[in-house]
Amino acid sequence: MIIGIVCYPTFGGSGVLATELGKALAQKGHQIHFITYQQPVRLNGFIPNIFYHEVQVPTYPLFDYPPYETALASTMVDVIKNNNLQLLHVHYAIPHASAAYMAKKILELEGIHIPVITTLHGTDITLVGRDKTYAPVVAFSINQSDAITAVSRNLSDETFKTFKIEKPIEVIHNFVDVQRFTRKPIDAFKKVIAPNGERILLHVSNFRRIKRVQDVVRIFNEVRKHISAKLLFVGDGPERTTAEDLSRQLGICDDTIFVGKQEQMEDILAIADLFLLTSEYESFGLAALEAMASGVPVVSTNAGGLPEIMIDGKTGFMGNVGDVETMSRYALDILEDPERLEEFKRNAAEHAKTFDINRIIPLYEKLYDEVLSHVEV
Ligand code: GMT
Repeated sequence: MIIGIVCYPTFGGSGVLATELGKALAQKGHQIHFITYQQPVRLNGFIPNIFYHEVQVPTYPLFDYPPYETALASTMVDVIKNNNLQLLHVHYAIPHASAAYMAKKILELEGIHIPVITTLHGTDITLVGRDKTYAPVVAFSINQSDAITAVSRNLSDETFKTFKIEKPIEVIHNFVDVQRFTRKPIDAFKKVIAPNGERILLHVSNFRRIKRVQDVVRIFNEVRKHISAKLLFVGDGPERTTAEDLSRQLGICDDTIFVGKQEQMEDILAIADLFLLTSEYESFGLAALEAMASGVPVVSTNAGGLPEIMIDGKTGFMGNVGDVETMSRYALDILEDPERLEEFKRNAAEHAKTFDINRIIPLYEKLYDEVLSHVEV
């Protein structure tokens, strides 16, 4: 198949998932065309069967806001026509689903029928999408998609609750390449982070408010009272300085390391003992799944789709949003007992296999086949 993939090229989970999907499909012989404004972060190096089309957004003094959506729709039209794309798979509804609708309608006038699949990822529904400045367009363009998928049952439910959706939503859980995340720790790297063999707690996110990163710092503060440990923060975003300030206030900044955005997540996860995810909402929590695949147990909130990927008491523990005390106790339960830690590590790695890339990719291929079988010729 010749497939167009539209996504955010940044470190966020939706872009990561879309890029990994495209890479896996390309490996299976499909031809993949990424259409986005920047090279996706996980799309590095030359990969056979993958093409990247950059959306150029010309500026003009009249534009306070250059019209990205118009440029994106026009680029879609161009790429679809000139590369004979058979379908377009857009990740994150805003503005990708409405741009895809526009491209589809333009092409229809030329007798080209391009089906659109929209994958909902989370905040495109639960946070940004439901805002009344976007909601009518989001609802309309989701309904106009030829197929809709959501990355968890929870997100599917939230979508039906939020919008009047007239079509079924297929739940296709996110995936992880288990083999890639099975790595041996690099000792030299581990020594830099934890020179005296301290336990390493890890948090990875875009540091948005929804992640409640202060709770991560507070949990670590409690844990550190009982065991020697280090807290490694990966990623960047608006709340990073708040987390840095809080760790200074609590007098634990020497044990709290902020390394910013990183690409080699498998090497970082390989040295971690526990992953902390304190979000107010996660449609899925891809970062937690990648941790589990690396054999890192997770202490998280029980928000959104997290209960769909975790087994409470086996792969980690889940607490209520904001319940720092309970989550700290959970973290200590796992970390204080070396045998327990090993058991949780094994459970996490084992359970992550449920979401292995090789199980999930065929579900998308099946959906593509179904959608293509309904295309007018
Ligand atoms: O977590 C974010 O803020 C980034 C966001 C995105 O769109 O990249 O992540 C969402 O999609 C991921 C991939 O499907 C999910 O794993 C995340 O749980 C989801 N984030 C939220 O729902 C807050």
